[in-house]
Amino acid sequence: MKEVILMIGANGQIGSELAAALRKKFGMENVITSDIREPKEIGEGEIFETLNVLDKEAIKALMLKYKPTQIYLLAAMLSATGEQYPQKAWDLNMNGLLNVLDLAVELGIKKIFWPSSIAVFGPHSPKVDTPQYCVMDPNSIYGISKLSGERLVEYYHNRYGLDIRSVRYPGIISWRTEPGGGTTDYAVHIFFEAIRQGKYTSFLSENTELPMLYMDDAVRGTIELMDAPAEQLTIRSSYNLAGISFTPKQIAEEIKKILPNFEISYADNDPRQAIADSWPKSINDDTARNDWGWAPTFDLAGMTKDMLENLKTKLK
Ligand code: AKB
Repeated sequence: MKEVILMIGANGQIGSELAAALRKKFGMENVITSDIREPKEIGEGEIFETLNVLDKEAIKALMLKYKPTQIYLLAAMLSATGEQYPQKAWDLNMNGLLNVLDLAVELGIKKIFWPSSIAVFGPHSPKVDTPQYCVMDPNSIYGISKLSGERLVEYYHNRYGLDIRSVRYPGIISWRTEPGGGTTDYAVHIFFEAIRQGKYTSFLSENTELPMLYMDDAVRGTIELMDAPAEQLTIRSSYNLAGISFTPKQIAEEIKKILPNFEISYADNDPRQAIADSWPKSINDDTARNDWGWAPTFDLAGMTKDMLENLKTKLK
């Protein structure tokens, strides 16, 4: 069957790289990207449409125009920005999802990817090797919206037969596109500033350990999950996904092995610290490994080397 993909919220950190991989896999003419604003550039042969995920009629019009067989819904407000605009975060993250789910049911579009996050865990979740199932008491509006979204996607799978697939992304590290509005963003900014300035002030404290994943692994894992036979999937809320866990101090030490003059300092009283303190330090992703063969390939040293090499060329 010919697959046609509609990606909503495609201009962000994950969307821009996932769209490139999907275009390679399915062909330019079969991947339609959309976002509330036009991207800085639209590559030759790429199809882009301006779309607000809160405008249900506009989504429907695009679905009728392109007849997608798969939807990737990536439009969301992340954890740090969400705390500045809680009502907007709830509205975008929940009503955007509901619009897509309801239209998928109405128009018979079965296959959907929607990302959740490690933000679904909270202060009473186990912090180390956090299991797939445990106490979940998120206290950021972003985490609350993602946990509610997980319950919704499982409900739509059970009730309406939608083939929705999802992972709980940790912080994603990438050099092509910078993230915006997340608590894990420091782990990307540190590389950009290491190349630009030779120093960085981390907004998280030196021993704050968080789960992270390199973009190459994140993109590959997402596509592998979407390709997995449906009968192998035992989780229809969202799969735990792990890569590398590290602290600002550990990543700075790794950078210093390549850039010995790099300096790190730490800011006090950043509101993102409280969010980070409520999240796991490391994640158990055995179910993803067993169900669809998930395995990350980058460790801290490999990721640091790749980031710095690519940024040296990009920021020249
Ligand atoms: C954030 O920090 O908000 C995101 C996430 C972990 O979902 N990167």
